[in-house]
Amino acid sequence: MSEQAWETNTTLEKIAAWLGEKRSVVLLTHAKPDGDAMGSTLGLARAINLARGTSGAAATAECWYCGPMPSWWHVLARSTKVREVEPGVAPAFNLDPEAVVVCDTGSWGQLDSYAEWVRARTERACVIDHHAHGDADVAGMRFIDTSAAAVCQTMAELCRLVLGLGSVGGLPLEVAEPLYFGIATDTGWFRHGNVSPDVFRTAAGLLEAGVDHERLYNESEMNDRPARLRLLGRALASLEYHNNETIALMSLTVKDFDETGSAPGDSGGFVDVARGVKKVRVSAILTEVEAHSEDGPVTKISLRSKGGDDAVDVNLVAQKLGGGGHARAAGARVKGSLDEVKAKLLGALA
Ligand SMILES: [Mn+2]
Repeated sequence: MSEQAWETNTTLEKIAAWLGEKRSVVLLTHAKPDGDAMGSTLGLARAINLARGTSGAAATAECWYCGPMPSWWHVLARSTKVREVEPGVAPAFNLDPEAVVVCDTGSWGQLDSYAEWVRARTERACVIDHHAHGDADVAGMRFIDTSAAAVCQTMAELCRLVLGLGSVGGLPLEVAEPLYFGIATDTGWFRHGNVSPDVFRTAAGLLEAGVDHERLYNESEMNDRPARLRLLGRALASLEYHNNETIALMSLTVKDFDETGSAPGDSGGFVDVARGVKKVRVSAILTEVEAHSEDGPVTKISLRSKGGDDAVDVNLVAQKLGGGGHARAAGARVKGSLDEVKAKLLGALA
């Protein structure tokens, strides 16, 4: 087998032409989809179906997601055909599509339930991603733009090509909306260091297409369940500082979730809270995910760092622990109890 590298080996024009020949397309993304993952897959699925004049049961393209799903996902999915794949269970749908598009990841480990299903179809698969690392053998075609803040930035251009439009501003609203949502959420609603002139250019085009920024923000971000604040209270109570208060660590146990009536998704964004402290360079939250599994406990780490001259590359830290991500936002799942993994993390940060 030839050596494959995690880099772009095609163009968006070629991907659009390739998709144009397919009678059935399945769009996939990483397990536990976020705004960019759902936005990129929904946007492209809608563009393909609009270009082909197909919808409902006759749709050319459909999205499969492996949960748990975010609380706002119905806001975004609306009436588009979506199938949920149970975590850890291979998909058993009666559909063998002519093309598979994997968005916002290219890592076998993140494909969870459908990794083996994709492995049997890599020759008709295309990856569209913006992560610095991935497994090149996930797909024969790859378009990877690590300078993009969100895959939805790349996807806006691909959707424009699929629909044969002159500008992103001409995209139909149902395509523009999920794409805007992906860009907004992957940039922390335009606050993070990945914001660039291109981000604003694409976002401006999507607003011209009719996206309602305030409605999307309210329906997704102003939508917490009361339990979430109770869980935040637990996380803040666990806060400890290390390394002369430059590292902030919070931790949540399975018991914290149970006693506050919280669901796994309720802790999203907690890791950003400690970043607001002036001295803090790295913020981490450790979450006990399986207290009593057969192989012992598993702890999830979420890492964020602050930009600047002395910025810490948390992607490198996460990689030391078997995970990955971006320079300012990364994560890992590590075998061990909260205390064991905390010690490992502090070692990796040292
Ligand atoms: Mn993304």
